[in-house]
Amino acid sequence: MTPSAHVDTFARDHLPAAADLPELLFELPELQFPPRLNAATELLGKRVAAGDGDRPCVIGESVRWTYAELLAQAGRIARVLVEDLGLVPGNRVLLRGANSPALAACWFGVVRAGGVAVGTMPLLRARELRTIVDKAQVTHALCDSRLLDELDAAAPDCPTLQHRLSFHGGELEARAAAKPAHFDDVDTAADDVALIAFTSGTTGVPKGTMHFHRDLMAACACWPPHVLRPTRDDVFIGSPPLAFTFGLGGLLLFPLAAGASTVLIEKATPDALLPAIERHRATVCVTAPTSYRAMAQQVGAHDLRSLRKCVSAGEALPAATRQLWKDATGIEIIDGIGSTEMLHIFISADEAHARGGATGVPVPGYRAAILDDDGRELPPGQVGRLAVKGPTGCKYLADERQRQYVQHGWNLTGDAYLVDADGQYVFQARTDDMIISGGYNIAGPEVEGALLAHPAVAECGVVGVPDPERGQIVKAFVVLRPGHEGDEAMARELQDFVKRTIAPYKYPRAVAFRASLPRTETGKLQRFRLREG
Ligand code: 3UK
Repeated sequence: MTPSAHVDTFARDHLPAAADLPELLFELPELQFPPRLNAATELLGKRVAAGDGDRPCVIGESVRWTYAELLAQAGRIARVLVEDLGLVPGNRVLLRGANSPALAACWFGVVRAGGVAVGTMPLLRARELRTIVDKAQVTHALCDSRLLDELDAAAPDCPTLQHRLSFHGGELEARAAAKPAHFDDVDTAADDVALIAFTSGTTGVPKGTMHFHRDLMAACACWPPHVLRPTRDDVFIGSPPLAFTFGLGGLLLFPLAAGASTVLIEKATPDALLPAIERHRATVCVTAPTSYRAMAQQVGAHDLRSLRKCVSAGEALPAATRQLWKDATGIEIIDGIGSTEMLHIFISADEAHARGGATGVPVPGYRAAILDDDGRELPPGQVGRLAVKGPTGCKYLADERQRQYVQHGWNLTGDAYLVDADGQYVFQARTDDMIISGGYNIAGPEVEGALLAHPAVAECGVVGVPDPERGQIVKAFVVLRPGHEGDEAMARELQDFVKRTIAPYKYPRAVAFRASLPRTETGKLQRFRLREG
């Protein structure tokens, strides 16, 4: 280990024990990292030093910053943190705000100063913020002024949180404006923690996943150049929050690693995203499957000719959604499974290799396997637990669940998968979402995939509910498209439709119609809430 630059050693002190860490792979030549590395220097400082300072970098509703301007903004913020608020390397800084250039500048300010960025979802309430501040022993917070209330409500019970500054017409900008732009990035060790990302898990106490400077650069070196293949003229846009590693990578780190630009908009619901793509002539769209499905219905009114690549992650991409988007835009979606623990996407397929219903193959740099319950590798065609290893891996902050996620050096994502005859990885379900009905194992997402091909179905979620005879039965919750009636005839029609599409025993014996489905802020269906009723 090279000497840490962290003066505050909390993050390093709470890494999992060596025996509980996943095995790491650094086989690719582009994964040979030097012992000292600051991800902000790599992505921003070096780009400006190389002469790209005048190129467009981050674009918001009302600002367009070049690389040099983002570097300057981040430098001023780093100075405020260090000179005014006494930040020392290793301190954890909570970031709270919707996606915007200002939030990106805060992120880079923290990382340049050797701090540990702790992103939080804009919708979190005081109670949840308190849990995060407490777990990560957060010392500083930079918060969008419009989201201050919940943070202020949490603060009295947060003894570690010494400093709060707001941006967006707040004190941070006023202080930053008075500072010189130049700042010498802290010379961090490659394995100093740069980020603590809290999982967007649908249940339980949130887990903090720690990522090194090196992890951020490893993610930039694997999926983007090998699968997405962006160019410096690309304009990224999308919905996932920067607090979610899907958004941090897809909408900030990866565009910058490619020398491209990124549009950071606060509101990126499907009806806001379409006009924004048109307005900014975006070329790479990053969002979740449900968002593509909703946008596919409304494409007609918009000029999307600038778009060249579309990325989907966060949930399985149903084959029907892939097809709808392709029919509407001509674009084959790039699906990829990633996780907060792994930082970003590790199995994916580019446009040429994409196949409906399959996620793809391990991304260069990663290895994957399907394991049985005893950790033995299963042959193709058999459903088992997805296991993965690569240059990034799970490092929970002081959490017993490390030993669940990491076993025998593998990261176990909690997903049931199989490898098909072509070597493609095919998602089945979250392991705890598998439905066991009358002795059959049924994967809810497969039934959802079948239902989504019916023209009356807008969205659906399929879960197992208790049944005295079969143990569980398959129950479908369906949101219908406008103009369709959720009556018994429709329920029967959908049941027959599923029986004709997949093995009949998988059909939903119960069908309930809903106006909407419960989802997390990251777009994931909350199946546990469907099971509750
Ligand atoms: C599920 C998928 C099938 C899967 C994430 C890209 O989603 C991300 O991180 P989370 O920690 O959740 C991880 C879990 O989500 N999942 C994600 N993508 C897919 N299932 N197909 C997919 N394409 O259950 C996984 O274990 O919230 C995604 C990049 C960074 C991320 N953090």
